[in-house]
Amino acid sequence: MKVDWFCREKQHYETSAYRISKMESAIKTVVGQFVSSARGKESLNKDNFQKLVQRQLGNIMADTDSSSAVKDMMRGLDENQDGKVSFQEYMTLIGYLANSLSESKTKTQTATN
Ligand SMILES: [Ca+2]
Repeated sequence: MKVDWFCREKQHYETSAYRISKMESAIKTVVGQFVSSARGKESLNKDNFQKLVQRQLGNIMADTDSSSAVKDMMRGLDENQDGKVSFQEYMTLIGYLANSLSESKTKTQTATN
């Protein structure tokens, strides 16, 4: 399966009804936040990771202002134990959050049915 994020968007954006979808936009945001927070590096160090969760996930996650809580979260994500959060490790967090949203929506639906 071929994925083409840039050419298709560029070619069609101005000339046709093509608009990036909500889901495509969400994926771009998730990736873009990692890339800009990593400031050109491949992984997030503790400070970059804390800023990212504080600024972008502070509404849904508790204790993002607490440096020790963020450190604990980082330790949980840091699979290769290099003290940094790689993109893959960051995706574990995104997957966890997506899963928790899905679970809460399922529960809400079950409760109202
Ligand atoms: Ca790591």
